[in-house]
Amino acid sequence: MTTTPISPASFHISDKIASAVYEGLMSRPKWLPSWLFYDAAGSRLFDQITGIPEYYVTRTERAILAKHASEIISKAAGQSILRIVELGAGSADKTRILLTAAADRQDTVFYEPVDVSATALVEAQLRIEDELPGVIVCPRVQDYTQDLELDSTLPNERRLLLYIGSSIGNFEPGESLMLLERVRAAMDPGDCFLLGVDLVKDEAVLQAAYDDAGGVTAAFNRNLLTRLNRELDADFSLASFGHRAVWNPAESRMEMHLVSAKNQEVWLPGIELRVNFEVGESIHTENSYKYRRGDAEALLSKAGFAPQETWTDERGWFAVVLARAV
Ligand code: AVI
Repeated sequence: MTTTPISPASFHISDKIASAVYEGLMSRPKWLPSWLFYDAAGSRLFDQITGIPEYYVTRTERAILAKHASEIISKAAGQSILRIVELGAGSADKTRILLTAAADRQDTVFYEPVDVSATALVEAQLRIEDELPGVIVCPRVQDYTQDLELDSTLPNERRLLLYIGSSIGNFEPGESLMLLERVRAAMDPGDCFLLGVDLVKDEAVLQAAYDDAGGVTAAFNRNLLTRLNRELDADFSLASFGHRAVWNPAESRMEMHLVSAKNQEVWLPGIELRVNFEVGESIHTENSYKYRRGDAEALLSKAGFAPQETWTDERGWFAVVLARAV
């Protein structure tokens, strides 16, 4: 198997995408970063995933939030007025549960969704302001994985930062600690952080969630190749790459791969890269880490938070942890 780099030129397309794809496909084993999933089509497919029967993640977290929303809000607020900040703007209906509980407690709730995508923020703003009149949306276009700046608070205000949806699970362990440390640095002592983490469970349940019978997750995974065909003018044949989801118990993570069905060569003119694949060779496209009980609290403590309370569902499949910045 050979790979023939010509030169990492033509970076006018998008430096970030070009260099990530070049680096990932030149590596052995090959990999691509999971943030590449989320173009417009990928975001739609992910929305679809959140509703499929096998993908318990969204449903389970939503049920925990619905059951404990007022307790979460009053514990976070104490005697203060809450300002709610959300990292990522994608989890609208779950956020709505918490915003509704906050709006029941105070006249006005300032809600600051932080996302790299201005489009996602505009959609969130229209939706929330339309449905929740007591909520004022102050969107912030920012890549919170790189840096985070928050609006200052009034003396009687306290922030509640939401990082729900198990998004932390898509970061490597070292990266997730760095991310939480950076978030902590942007917060004031007394502010609260609400983290949603997916827990280790029966392998068959995990397997089905990441390889559903209807093939939506497979389409989500393959869409990454469609994106490279469009944005880097690549010639990936989608039919020649299969979707594989595997549980890696040593690393406590679900992995997604795209597996080459044959020996083949792919040409990516946008980055002037010719890549050879052997039959059975994979591109590792995602890790989704699953936490054990106590892991999230330990991670939060390391990052400068004091865990306050953890809520789980009856089956113990998902955990929502409230922690205070110290
Ligand atoms: C966004 N993220 C939390 C999802 C997860 O479960 O890791 C992405 C996903 N990948 C496959 N299905 C859903």
